[in-house]
Amino acid sequence: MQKIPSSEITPEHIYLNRRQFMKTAGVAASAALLAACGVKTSPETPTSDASGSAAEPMEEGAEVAGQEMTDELGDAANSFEEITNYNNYYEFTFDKEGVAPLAEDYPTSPWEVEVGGLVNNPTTFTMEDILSQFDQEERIYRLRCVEGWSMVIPWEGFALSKLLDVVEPTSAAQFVQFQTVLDPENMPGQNSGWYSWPYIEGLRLDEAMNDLTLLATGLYGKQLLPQNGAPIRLVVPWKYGFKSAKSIVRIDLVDAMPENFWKIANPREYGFYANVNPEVPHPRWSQASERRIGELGRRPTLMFNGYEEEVAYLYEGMNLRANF
Ligand SMILES: Nc1nc2c(c(=O)[nH]1)N[C@H]1C(S)=C(S)[C@@H](COP(=O)(O)O)O[C@H]1N2
Ligand SMILES: [Mo]
Repeated sequence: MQKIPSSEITPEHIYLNRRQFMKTAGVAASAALLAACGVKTSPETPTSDASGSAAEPMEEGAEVAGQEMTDELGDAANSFEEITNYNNYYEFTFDKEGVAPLAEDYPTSPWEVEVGGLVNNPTTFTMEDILSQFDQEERIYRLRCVEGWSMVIPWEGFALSKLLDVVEPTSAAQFVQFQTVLDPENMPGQNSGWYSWPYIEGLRLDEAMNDLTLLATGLYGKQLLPQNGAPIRLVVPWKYGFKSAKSIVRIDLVDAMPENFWKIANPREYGFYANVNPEVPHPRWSQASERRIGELGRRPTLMFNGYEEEVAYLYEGMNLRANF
């Protein structure tokens, strides 16, 4: 049996475009990168006040039961261990196995999400509000990273559309912008001048209203751990993983296409739509196949990550190569 060399998986950060490089080269980039790689902070341990917790913590048995969970295609869910120890979360570090140890004490309670912009009812939700107003359900989704790896994750959460219904987008609203937490004191990666912080993302309003689009607060029946984007993160399963922004603090309805973190970093390589598409290669690698974490070898990547029936209507008549 052959082992997949990790060189087959291409980190998003390896190449910034030349303009970005020229722009940031002067700003003590080496010191910033050192900070991103080396500094381990020790934020205050979060208070034991459990009021902000998402799901009731469950006994360890949930993981064992979870091993038998499958997605609708019959593929087994990844283990809790895999999902919580192999992460992309550049606010902490670009080392996927380094995120969990750096993030474990990150304080995620208390937490608020401000929702505003082009809405009739701008609202600031505490996590307690969110958990009491919106019933949490389980959704077992595939997550396909643009780098060429994937997992199956049993999320707990609720449809973003339910939250948008409460704030009532006005007729002028066409897009949704998500802003995630800015906290360079506790997030070593945010001291890197290579990137534009905070991490932001966006969706077209109809994409945001699609029933698959989830605000996740837990996985495997437990509240999210910091490395997975606690206490609340977006999950858009038919798009590359970078659209699924972690640790959201602000949501705005807007009338123009929002910026997004990876497109700002490298617009030649990362677009706004980022729909999973095996036929449109990344400029530096094919997207035709992927490595499911925990498996040897590669499996074919599915159009819209296997959610074509649910979402193809959103892109009728659109050129998916131009709108990558
Ligand atoms: N705020 C923030 N959200 C983020 C990222 C990040 O670096 N920062 N990485 C994205 C990428 S590239 C992926 S693949 C997924 C990974 O989610 P997971 O670690 O929960 O599996 O989170 C996405 N959301
Ligand atoms: Mo990713």
